[in-house]
Parts: sequence; structure tokens; C-alpha cells
Amino acid sequence: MNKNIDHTDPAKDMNMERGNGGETHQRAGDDTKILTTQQGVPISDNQNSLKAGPRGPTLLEDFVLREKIHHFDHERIPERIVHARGSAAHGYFELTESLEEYTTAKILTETGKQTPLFTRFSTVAGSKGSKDTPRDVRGFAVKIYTEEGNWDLVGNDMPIFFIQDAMKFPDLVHAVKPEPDRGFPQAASAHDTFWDFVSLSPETMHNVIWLMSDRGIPRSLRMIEGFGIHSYRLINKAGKSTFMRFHWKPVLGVQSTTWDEAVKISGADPDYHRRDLFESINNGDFPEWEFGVQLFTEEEASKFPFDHLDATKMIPEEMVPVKIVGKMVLNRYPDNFFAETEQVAFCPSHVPPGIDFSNDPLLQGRLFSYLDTQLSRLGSPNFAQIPINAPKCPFANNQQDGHMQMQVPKTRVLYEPQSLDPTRPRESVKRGFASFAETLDDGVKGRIRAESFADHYSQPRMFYRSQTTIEQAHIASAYAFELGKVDTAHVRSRTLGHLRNIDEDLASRVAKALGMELPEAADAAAPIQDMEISPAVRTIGLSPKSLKGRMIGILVAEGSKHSEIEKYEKAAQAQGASVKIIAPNKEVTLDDDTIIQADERVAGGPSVMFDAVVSIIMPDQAKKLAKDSATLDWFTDAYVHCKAISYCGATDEFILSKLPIEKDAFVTPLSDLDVFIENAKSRLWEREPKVRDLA
Ligand code: HDE
Repeated sequence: MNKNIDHTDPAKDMNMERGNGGETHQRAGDDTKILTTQQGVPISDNQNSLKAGPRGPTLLEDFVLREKIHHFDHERIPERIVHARGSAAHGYFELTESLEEYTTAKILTETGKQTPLFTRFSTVAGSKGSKDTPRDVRGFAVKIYTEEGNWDLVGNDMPIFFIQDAMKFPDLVHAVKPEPDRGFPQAASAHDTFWDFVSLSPETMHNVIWLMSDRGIPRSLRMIEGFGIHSYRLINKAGKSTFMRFHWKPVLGVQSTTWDEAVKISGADPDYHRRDLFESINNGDFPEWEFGVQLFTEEEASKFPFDHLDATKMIPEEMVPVKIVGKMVLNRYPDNFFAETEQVAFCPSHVPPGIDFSNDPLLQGRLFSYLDTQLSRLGSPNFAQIPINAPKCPFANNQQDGHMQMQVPKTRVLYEPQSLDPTRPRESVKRGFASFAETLDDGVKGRIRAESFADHYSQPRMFYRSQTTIEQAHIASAYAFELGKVDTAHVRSRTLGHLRNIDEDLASRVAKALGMELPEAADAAAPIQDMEISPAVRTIGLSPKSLKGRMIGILVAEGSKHSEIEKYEKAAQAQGASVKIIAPNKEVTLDDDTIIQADERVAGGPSVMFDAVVSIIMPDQAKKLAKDSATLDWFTDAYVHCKAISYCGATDEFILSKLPIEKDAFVTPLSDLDVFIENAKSRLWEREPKVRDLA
């Protein structure tokens, strides 16, 4: 709430002049920075092009105009083919426990040191300008500027991937992207081509069920987990290798929205996640993750009931615990979106000595793809020289020239071996990167899929059976929603055949919601196993019961009680929540004549943007608001999204009483402040079956 509204216009104090057309010239004073061309030539007029007379044609000689327009014409670069929409932040990595026994990499052996990093989160399918809240996987890419070179941990918010072999990636992406003939749907998997592809590729079933779960619609980027998916290798001083899968665990826990909420948020604020990241960092609420590793030997891996080189398989935490060895804190929002968030280029092949790759065929394909894509996206093999991509440790090599070369090497010698310039860099057996000396099987060369990759149903079955009842209902409803958008009957039916192999109850619920008969179960290439339940894959009930990271919306209007608003604000903020004031007008006079500035007007700040809501309004205002559909939706949505609502007498009499809102444990009067604060830490999921027809 901003009480000190300042209406003074700083432009008045500047060196302003009006031109003939009333346009504003911001003239530089003696000590102001002077506007120049790219060549450093000072500019005298940035408002008018050079003309032959006041009404005459514009002259071609106007180099100021031409340079300005020319640069503008080339402002766009191709967006990422996948993960185009992203938001990022700077921060640091700190190791809390050394992994010296397993690796020589300094970043994993030197504790207590803060190493700078840059993290970019993304959606996968949508283009750069699409919304933040589609049902989608989230990318979770971290570039750690270690003293032994950059380490790019390019992961997702789900521990498995859709396909097992890089060969299938272009097909997967073509299937989920807008259909090529019609150019839609944008940022959505709910269409025929996606479900056609996945229903013909049973290996996708595991990632698809994660996508259909609440993890596909996160509440905030601060509340997602990160997974490297593939097994990597750690190599120690003795050259011994241990497999590692890495994890990021959000301190705020994993939290999601409901589907109805996600759909409405995308209209209310397409930048919902980006804004949340920006605001939380600017408020000093720095997002934080624990860094954990699952470590296992080749021998242990050989006893897993699946192949760890198969990226469609996770290693349940209950089988190999996640050892927490460090943390990441994001504490600075980028200064410039394009220069940093857009130009950052991640490559899983960027690893420091002591970390190496496994033979996962998906990872092997990725090791080529990322370097390749940066060439067409950033336009030059010199993309590593862009400040956000450049290592922060010394680097030197003999690569030369190319588009946008920023370095000016002062030497005759850009080759090796050489005997002319002793200052030039040399290789180092002692400190250099060395691949693990793996003994390979004498297998037969061919386009082969390992038989150990054949079980596509046991893990999605384990995932579904590990969920709470309410999450299972969300998953079934998500399948029903997505398949409801699929017009081709045989695609829907084929998908149901796979669901039967995952869980008969799931298949029946989805079939019922679609009004379809269950088909034969799909043929399974390997026997389906009943694995142990893994509570760690749930979201409900796993996040800490806390107000930290949550947002409370308080509805006020003319004459609202200032003391009451402050009471709620203070109580929420004391527990780490943020508060936004919503009002019918931007500026509102309260009962004690204080004029405050609302953060949003009601139509601009629907309740989907908050975790819990409060209403403090006077009877005359309540009567008026009772006729406003945005206000009625404000309360109805908060209720159907299972949120805590605190109401005053006038709200109850003139608004709530007209709406299908039951006074359950989470709908409480203003006087029950403590109850509201407790409720606001979670949602009343038991309300959901009363307000929504779940599958
Ligand atoms: Fe990516 N992926 N990917 N991917 N990926 C890209 O690289 C690719 C895969 C992931 O914020 C592209 O710079 C192939 C798995 C993230 O800039 C491209 C395959 C995982 C990001 C590419 C995969 C990811 C990307 C597009 C299968 C999780 C965004 C733009 C073999 C472990 C990074 C770019 C950012 C981006 C290729 C599969 C994560 C085309 C070929 C598995 C987080 O190179």
C-alpha cells in the first residue's frame, strides 16, 4: 500500500524544451550524458528527421535517422526453438558439504565459497511472447561460473523426459508445437498432433503423466524442483567414476495452481511468473534451492529394476536418497532482459574437469544440439564472448575471427605446436579435462534400442499411485481436458489403451469423463511391475506450512477502516507474505482521510493472483460492488480455488450471501485474524469436490 502518493512530475525539473510541433526535447545540461550515434557523434535533435524544408521530403543523408532505424530493424534474433519463453536471475552457488571422495571438480569440493551463477527458467512449447502459465514442463538451466570454467546444469522441473533417444526430439517438438498448417494452438499440448505422437510412442507415458499432474501448472518459479534427469559421472583423483543425478529443491516447497486458476491467470497476467520472480528479488525475498545429488556406482545401478541410462526413468529418492550438499540463492534480477536472459546460451557439454557424461543416448544427442543451436540463434561462433556467456575465470585458446569477434589477439601465433611465442596458452595434462577411461562392450554397431529400456508403464504407474486422492483427481481431469481437445477418436482411444496399463481406475475415470468405452489395453513390451510408492513425487502436503512466498490480496474501497487494513497487512507480512491492495479506484480515501494508492483495480487484480483474500469495505461500497461482475468473480474464484477468505460484515451481507459460497473452515470473519493467517498457508482441498466436477 503506497500512502505517500507523489504527484510531482520529475520531467518538470529537467531541461525540457518544446519544439514547433509541441514535442518534448530533453536537452543535456553541461554535466548530463550526451546522446550520441553508435560512432559517438553527439545528436542535437532526437525527435525530427532531416527534411528539405518543414513539409519537404526526408533526406537520405540523415545518418542519425538511418542508423536508428537500421538498428531497430535488426533488434530481433531468432527465438529458441524450444524453451523460448524464459525468465532469469543472477545469484550464487555455495557448497556446504565436500564431494572430494567422488570428484576433483573444485565447485563440488571447496565448501563455503560463493560462486556466481545465472539461472534461466522457461516453458518449453510456447513462443517467446506466450503466457507463463500453460500446462507445460519448465526448463531449469543454471550456468555456474566456476574457476575451472562454466558448468551449465541444463535441467527441467520433472525428473524424466518424454523420449529415450535424441533421434526422436525433432518429432516430439514438431508434434507439440502449433500445428504447421493452421499455426495453432500456441503453448499447449491439448491438440491432436501431440496426442497422436505420444499415443504412438509409449516411452512418453511417464513424462506425460507428470505433465498432467499439478507439477505442470506451478504456482511460482520459486516453487519448482529442478532435475538434471540424465546420469552424469563424477571422477575423483584416482580416476574412479561414480554416477550422479542432480536435484534442486526449492526452500518454499513445490506448490501448484489449479487448472482453472492457471487458465484465468494467463488472461489476468501473462507475465505472472516473471513478475513474481522480479518482485520477490526486488523485495529482498531471495528465491533459494538446496542442491542435492543421488550418487551410485555402476554395480548398484546394475541392480535397479530399470536402466539408469534411460532418461524416461527416475531413481526414486526412497531407493537412492538425495544427499544435500549445497545451495543456490537468486539475489539479483538482470539489468537488461535481452543482453542477459535472451542471449544466455546453455550447453550441457559445458562441464569442468571432474564431471563427465554417461552414455544416456538422449544426453549424447544433447551434447551436440546446444552448441549447434547457439550458432543459428546468436549468429556467430563467438557467442561465448557475450558477457553473460563468458567464463569469469581466465580463458585463452587459438580460435580466431568469425562474426562479431570482440577480442583483439596481439600475437603472430594462433596455432599449436609453436615455438615463437612462449606467452601463448598450452594444454595441461594435470589440470585439463579428461574423459573417464570407460571400457566399452564389444557390441554390434547398429540403430538399436536397448532391451533394458522397454518397460514404459511401471514408473508412471508408481507415480500415479503415489499421489494423494485429490492429486489423482487432478491428473484424471487433466487427461480428460486434453483429450477433450483431441478430435481424432482413434487417438483418444489409443491413449486410453495406455492408461489401462498405468492404472485401471485412471483409465476408467478418463474414459467416463470423455463418454468413451475403454479399449483393449495397449501391448506392453515388458512386464509391468508394481514399484514401491514414492511420497516424494507428490506436491500436496509436502511444502512447508508457511506464509513465506505467498501473496495476500486485500480488497478495500472508499471509507474502509485503515486500522483494520494495517492489522491484516502487518500480520501477513510478519510471517513473510506479501500483500497487495485491490480497490475499485486507483486512489482511495480511507476512514481516517488517508489517501492510499491501490496496487490494482479490481478488474486488474483478480483473486487468481493471490493465495488468500481479505475484504474490508463499508456497506455503501459493498452495495455498489455487489453489482460489479469483476468483484463477484473475485470472491467466487477465491472460493472455488479452495483459498482462505476473510470477510467483513458488509461483504457478507451484500456480496457473499448472494454467491454460492459456503461458510466452511476457510471462510472466516475479519475478527478471526489468526485463523485466517493459519488457513492462508494452504488450501482447503476438501472443498474442491463441492465446487468442481473432477474426473
Ligand atoms: Fe533441451 N534444448 N533438448 N532439453 N533444453 C534447448 O537449446 C534438445 C532436453 C532444456 O534457458 C535448445 O539453447 C535436444 C532435456 C532447457 O536457454 C536446443 C534434446 C532437458 C533448455 C535443445 C533436448 C532439456 C533447453 C533450444 C533431446 C532436461 C533451455 C535453445 C536430445 C534435462 C535453456 C537452446 C535456456 C533448450 C535441444 C532434451 C532442457 C534446441 C536435442 C532432456 C532447460 O538445443
